[in-house]
Formats: sequence, C-alpha cells, structure tokens
Amino acid sequence: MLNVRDDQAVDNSSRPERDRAARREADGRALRVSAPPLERPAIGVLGAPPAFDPPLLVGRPNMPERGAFLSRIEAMLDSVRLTNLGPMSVEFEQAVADISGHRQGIAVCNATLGLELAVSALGLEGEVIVPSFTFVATVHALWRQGIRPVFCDIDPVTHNLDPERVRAAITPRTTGILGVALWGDYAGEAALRRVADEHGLKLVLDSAHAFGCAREAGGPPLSDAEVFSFHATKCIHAIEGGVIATSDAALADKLRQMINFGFTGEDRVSHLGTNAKMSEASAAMGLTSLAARNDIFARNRANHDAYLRGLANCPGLTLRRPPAYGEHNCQYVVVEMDEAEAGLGRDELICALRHDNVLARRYFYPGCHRMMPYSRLFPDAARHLPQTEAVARRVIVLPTGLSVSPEDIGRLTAIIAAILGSASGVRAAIDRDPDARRRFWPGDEPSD
Ligand code: T4K
Repeated sequence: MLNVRDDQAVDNSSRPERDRAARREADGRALRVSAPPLERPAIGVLGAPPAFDPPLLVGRPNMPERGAFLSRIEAMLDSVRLTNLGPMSVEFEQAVADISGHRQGIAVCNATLGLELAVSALGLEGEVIVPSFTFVATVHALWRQGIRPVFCDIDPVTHNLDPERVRAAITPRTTGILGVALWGDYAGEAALRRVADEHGLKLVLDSAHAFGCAREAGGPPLSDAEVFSFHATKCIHAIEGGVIATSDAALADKLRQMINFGFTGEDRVSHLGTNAKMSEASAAMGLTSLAARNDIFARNRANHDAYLRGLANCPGLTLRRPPAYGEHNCQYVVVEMDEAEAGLGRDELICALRHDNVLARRYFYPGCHRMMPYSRLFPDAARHLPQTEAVARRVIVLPTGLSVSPEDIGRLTAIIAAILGSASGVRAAIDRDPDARRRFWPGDEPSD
C-alpha cells in the first residue's frame, strides 16, 4: 500500500470555524472567475487564506511503503553489507537496465556523478554539444571534466536539442553530444544518433527525467550511455541515486571500476576513479520505490488528466502532453504560458500561486548559459539561443506526485482560473508588495 498523504481533501476540522468559513468562501469565489476581485477576495494574493496547507510542492518525495522499505533495511543490517556493490544495488541497477532496454546498469550515488563518469569513461574531451535549457548538473558534468560545453539551441516544441543546430555547432574539437531527454521525452534521440554517427561522435543522454518513459516509436536505446536520476524529487527514487545504463559491455566494466576508485583488484588501480557507489540503504529505497512504479505512474497520469481538464478554462496556458507513443512517467507537469493571451506575466502567476501555498517552479530558468560560471565564460551565448531564451521565460512546472490528488488539482486549476480572471487586481496586489519577488527569488534578475 502506498503512503499517500491522507489530508488531500484539505481537512480543516482542527481550524477555527472562522477560518473554515473564509476558506469555503474563497473556494466558491475561486470558481466564479468574474467576481469582483478586491471586494471579497477568493485567492491568496487578494487576501484570502492560503488554499493549501500543507503546501503543494513540485518534487515532494513519493514516500515508500514503510514495511517493505524497513524489511530491506533489516536485511541490510543482518547481512552487514552496507555498500560497495552490495546485492541490493546490483538488483536495482539491473532492474533499471532491463526496464530501460539496456544490457547493463551501473548504480551510482547520484546522476550528476553518473554523467561525469559516463563522459569521462567514453573519453570525451575538447568540446561537447549540450542544451542550455536543462538542470545545471548536465553542464557542470562537462565543465568539471575540463570539457568546454557548447550550448546549442532547442526545438521549441520538444524542448530537446534541435538536431540541425547540433550539426551546425560541430567543430574539429567536438567529441560528443550530451542530449537531455527533458521532461521524459526522448524526441530527437534518433536524429542525434544520426548526426553523431555522421561525425564520429559519442552520444550520451541525460535521462534524469526519463526513467520508465517509452522512446520514439517504442524503439531501442540509441545512445552510447544514458544516465537516470533517482534523486528524492524524482517519481522513482533512492533518496539520492542514479544509474548509468549502457549496452556496451567494455564500457560497463570500466564504469564499474571507475565508481570504485578505479580498482581492478585488491591492490590494483587501473583507472582514474572516484567513489560514486550507491549505498545499500539507497538501493533499499530504490527497490521499494520501483515496486510501486505502476501506482506512482498511474497517479501521475490521473493528475495530468486533471490538469488537462482544469486548465482548459485558463486562457494562455498550454499543458505539455506526454508523447503519444508508449508509457510515460508524467512526473513533470509542464505548462507554457502566453503572457499576452493570459493577461498576466509568468512570474506574476507564480507569485500569486505562492500566496495559496502552491509552490510552482520556473524549471529551467534562466538557462544554464545565464548561470555561473557559464555566464562569465560565454557572455554572448544568449544571442545564439533564441528558443532557449523564449521557452525558459514561458514554462511553469506545477505540483504532482503521490502527495497531490486529482481533487487538489481541481481546486488548484480553479484558483489559476480565478487569478487569470482577476489579472489586473492580481497585478496591482503584486505591485503593492515590491519585496515579494525578492522573497521568492532572491538574487533575481539575470542580466541581459
Ligand atoms: N539532469 C537533469 C536534467 C536533472 O533534472 C537533474 C536533477 C540532474 C541531471 C541531476 O540529478 P541528481 O544528481 O540530483 O541525481 C531538484 C533536484 O535536487 C534535482 O535532482 C532535480 N534534477 C531538479 C530538477 O530538482 P531543486 O533544487 O529544484 O529541489 P528542491 O530542493 O527545491 O526540492 C523540491 C521540493 O521538494 C522542495 O519544495 C522541497 C521538497 N523536498 C525535497 C527533498 C529533497 C522535500 O519535501 N523533501 C526532500 O527530501 O532540485
């Protein structure tokens, strides 16, 4: 049985009656989009009590079935095998490899180190082509290996690398392409493979988001190696963890050595390695989480459907749909906002939602090229990344996972509709609180 938050209907019985009445009133008004906003506010930003308590988060961990997790922990304690390629990490890595269609998996302590090791084991150096519209770990994995990241623009529809732009970015110093299956979408994998083959390059995929997602037209893996994240915020997780997956046996052998300091014998070191092993405690969580995969994906799908229904009433907001082919983990609910149509700015909507305890995110704003050290190293990068710049300004990621129910999403989307329906009042309220932006995003704004 999954440990699903049991207060999803937001039970206020312990709160004062006054509070409950205000909440009911707020809910009712939230549905009446055309109600005069400032007289009797229905939404947090206009003075109503927050709609959600506890807050709805993007990336709140899916908690495991406790009994199953604890019995794995007991087995670990009984066996006195805590780490160093123990039986649970071996079971976990093979299960991940099987599900993702690779022959082998190498469990690691997180996907960031997994990416560094994959890149290093494949011998990448010089320049590697990479998107800027990704979590910054993708790019750090290159730069920390002394590789120059060459930022390439994305396709505005798939949000993944644009293969034709990748082709155009290749130089004599290019040794590989580090693509990202962003939001669990493998779009472009086959085209990137073709480009890589034409130029004798390696293809590595950052598939941190993509565990359990079908590939284009259900095809096989096409990268030389791909790396999945099992961080606590991922729908299937090992608290911290990752798996490097590959069908190249020699590469897998080398990686197994590299995650263990480069040891190839008790007293023999054959590679520059590190310590990137997954502990048995993490593997215990990973296996428990994996066993709940169908339930977790089903909840994410139900939540996605609830967003689809609810956002149909929200002008200017387009919910990104998972690809039509095959299974998808639906772990990120990605909405693109057309500010002109919505009548409100993307950041204003996020600010407003925070007053209702909905902590929507701006993943992956402002793009890695605007983060240090890359903004200093490549100050002109933005000129070549128009799609990245535009997409990063219009994406909002909304809460999902086991801690969020379709009913929550019904209320949440009604609140979004109310916010958009009261756009001018919302804007005025936000403008009256000039510190709000600094509170939510200290250190904003990136320089152009
Ligand atoms: N490549 C890509 C494309 C990635 O997206 C990522 C990671 C990586 C590579 C690297 O993978 P790892 O090395 O991490 O395996 C989170 C995650 O830390 C990160 O793993 C993830 N991507 C990224 C998209 O999101 P933050 O800084 O946004 O998460 P944070 O700390 O704000 O947590 C999200 C929410 O969840 C918060 O509201 C708090 C809540 N939370 C979080 C944790 C960890 C909890 O309630 N409990 C918890 O234990 O980065």
